[in-house]
Amino acid sequence: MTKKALIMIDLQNDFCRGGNLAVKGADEIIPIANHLQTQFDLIIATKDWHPADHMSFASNHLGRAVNEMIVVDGRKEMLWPDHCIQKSHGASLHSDLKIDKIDATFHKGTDKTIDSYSAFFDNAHRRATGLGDYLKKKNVADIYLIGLATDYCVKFSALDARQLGFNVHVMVDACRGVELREGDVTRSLIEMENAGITLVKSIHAPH
Ligand code: VGL
Ligand code: ZN
Repeated sequence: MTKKALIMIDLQNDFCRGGNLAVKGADEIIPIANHLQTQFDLIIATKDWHPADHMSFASNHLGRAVNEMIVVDGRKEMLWPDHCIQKSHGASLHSDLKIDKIDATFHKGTDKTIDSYSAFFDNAHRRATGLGDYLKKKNVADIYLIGLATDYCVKFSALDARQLGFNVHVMVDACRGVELREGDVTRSLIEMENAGITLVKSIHAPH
């Protein structure tokens, strides 16, 4: 029998209320995440896990501001406030999130020279985090994504997972987006659907 995995993307303090890169409504996901954990064969958490000198921090680029774009190796990359610095409080999982059922945690954005929105690969697809191989080894066919942020890490994780051949379901009510520009979340959802990803509500989780 193939398995179903719940993948909880970046439910970390810095993306929640009071965090350095707070996403509106992020805290509302936590009770849903706790409930969903009872309904899956495998529970995975991811953490955005940056060194303090990470290239995605505006503070590491002289004269640059948050939410400006820079070009790195021909790719356009967004600059962010300092966030999810390895071992900091901001990088810890939300304190209300249940963690006893988590089977494995995968870290991303650990290389200071490149950002990694996806939980599977960095933004240039140079290196894998190991999540894809892990899921295949565990005989996972269906993955259900929840978390932060819809228009960044959830989207890129979903697209990569689809490319890797998984049946990908995004639980839209258990995700929240940055929405830097109005419509970013909606456009992200459309992009995911067009790539063959299923958008579902958390009440339709498998039992
Ligand atoms: C994320 C911006 C920067 C995310 C991570 O988890 O969606 N967004 N780093
Ligand atoms: Zn980040």
